[in-house]
Amino acid sequence: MTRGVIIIGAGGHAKVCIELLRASGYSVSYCIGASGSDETCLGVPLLHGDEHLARLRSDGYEEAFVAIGSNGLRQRLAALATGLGFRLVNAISPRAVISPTAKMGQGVAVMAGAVINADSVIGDLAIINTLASIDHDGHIGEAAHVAPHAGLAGNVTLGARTFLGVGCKVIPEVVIGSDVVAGAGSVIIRNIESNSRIAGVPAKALPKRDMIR
Ligand code: JB3
Repeated sequence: MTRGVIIIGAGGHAKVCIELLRASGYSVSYCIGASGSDETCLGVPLLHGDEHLARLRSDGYEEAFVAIGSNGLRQRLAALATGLGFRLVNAISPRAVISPTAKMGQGVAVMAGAVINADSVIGDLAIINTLASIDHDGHIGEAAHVAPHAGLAGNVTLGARTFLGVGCKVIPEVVIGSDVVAGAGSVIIRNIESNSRIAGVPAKALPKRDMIR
């Protein structure tokens, strides 16, 4: 018998991803969270502590999904899971529109209403959140997160772990480095260096202490 998917994470993002996986026909067996009092997440039994992963793998569970919004933590926990031999599945809404020529990585989440257009490449562990759009030839780096309602025009590149907040807009051809955080509603009209914190219309650099998600 095929065993269900193990969800790593048990918060708001996990709830959304559990529903995406169920809508695609997966069964979800356990969530694994940090310490806390909840015993279930959307009806899925919740285990506390990542030490459970090794035991579940030896019990025959093979598939996992890392459902944690923090980009760096998602990447670290994915490395832990794949190192134990788990295969990362994708959680893709049946109501997302994904070009047949788009290339999708592993452990990717694509929420309802998202659009991914021709020849785009979506890196492992990326999140393309509700109603976000990636237009043609987009390159989304590993563990990047394009938040709800963000819109990327054609030929936009995002580096690894970059976060574009709710409603960000990016004009064509822009290259955004890795580990960038763009505040909600930013309008990005020029290339952005890695590790930048930006916000505004048009987006400008912020001192780190001013930055919010
Ligand atoms: O904006 C949207 C639509 N979604 C956000 C999402 C992308 O990111 C959401 O609103 C949140 O801002 C965030 O969701 P997430 O990551 O589910 O955050 P939260 O609801 O705070 O839950 C964090 C979960 O991570 C909790 O279940 C923690 O127990 C779990 N966690 C934290 N550290 C961990 C660890 N779980 C494991 N397995 N291991 C850890 O080290």
